[in-house]
Amino acid sequence: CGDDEGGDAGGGGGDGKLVLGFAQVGAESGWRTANTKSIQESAAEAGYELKFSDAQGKQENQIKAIRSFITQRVDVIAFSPVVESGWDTVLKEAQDAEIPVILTDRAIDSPDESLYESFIGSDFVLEGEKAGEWLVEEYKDETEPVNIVELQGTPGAAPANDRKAGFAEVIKADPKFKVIASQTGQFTRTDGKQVMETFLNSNDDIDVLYAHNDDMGLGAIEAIEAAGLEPGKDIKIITVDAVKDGMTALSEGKINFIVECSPLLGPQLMELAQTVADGGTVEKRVLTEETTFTPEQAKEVLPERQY
Ligand code: GZL
Repeated sequence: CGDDEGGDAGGGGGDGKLVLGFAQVGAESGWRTANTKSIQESAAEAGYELKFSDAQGKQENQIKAIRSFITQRVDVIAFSPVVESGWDTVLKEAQDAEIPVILTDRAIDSPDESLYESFIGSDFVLEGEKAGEWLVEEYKDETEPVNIVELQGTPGAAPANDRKAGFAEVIKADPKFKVIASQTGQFTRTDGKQVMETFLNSNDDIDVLYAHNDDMGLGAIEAIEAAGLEPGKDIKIITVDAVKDGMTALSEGKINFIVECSPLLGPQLMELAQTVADGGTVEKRVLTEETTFTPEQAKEVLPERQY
C-alpha cells in the first residue's frame, strides 16, 4: 500500500500517514495504562494515524474492533489478545484482506503462524520461573511446609497460564512448597483484595502470596493489613510487573520481590508496523528485555522509573 509519490508505505488515511489499528485489552491495571500510553505516544511520535479501541477485557469486543479495522482498510493491525484461543477466524479475514497483523504483549495459541507477522512481548513462563527461583532461595533452609496462595491473572490469558506454569515448574522440585489455594483475581486490585480476604478466612497458616501482577498484590496487601498481619513479614509477597505503585510497596518492604514485565512496547511496535507496511520482513518473535527487583534495588531505581 505505497502512496503515489513512492514515499514510505502506509496511506490508509488520505494524507499518506501510516494508519495503525490497535485493539487494546482494556484498562484493568497500572501495567495496561502504561502500555496504552506507550503505544499512543509512540504512534504520535512516528506521525502515524492511530485507531485505538479498548475492549474492556472482552474478546468479542477485540474481534469487533479488528473487523472494523479491516473495513476501514487500515495499513497494519496490532492487538494484545485478551485470551490465547479463538483468533483464527478473524485473523484469517485480515489475511484475506492483505492487512498485516502484529501481536503485542500476549500470544495466541493458534498453530498457524502465518496469521501474524510478529509477536512482541515478554516470556511469561520465564517470569513465573524467576518468581519460583526467588522463593526456593528464600526458603532454602526451611524444613517445614511453605504454604503458598496464588492470585492468578484473567482466565485464559497467556500471562496467567504461563506465569502459573513457570512458577509451578520451579517449586515442584521441593515438596515443602504447597500451593494451598489458587484463584483468579482478574489482574485488578479490587478482585485481588476480595480473593485474598477469602484466602485469609479459609487458611490460618499462609506463608507466601504469589500474585501474577502488582495490582492484585496491592489489593491483597490491603486485605492482609485489615486482618492485622504484616505484608512482607507475616506473609511474604511476590508479584510481577514492577509498576510504580508496586515498586513503592517493594521499597517499603510490603512486597518482597518483583519480576519486571515491561509495558513500554510502543517504540518497537511502531518500527515493526513501518517495516511490515513497507512489505519488509520482521522477526517472528521479539522478546522484551526485563529484570527483577528486591526492596533495596527498588529504592535505587524508583526515582527514574517511567511508569
Ligand atoms: C503482561 C500483561 C498483563 C500484566 C497485567 O504482559 O498482559 O496484563 O502483567 C495486565 O498487569 O493486566
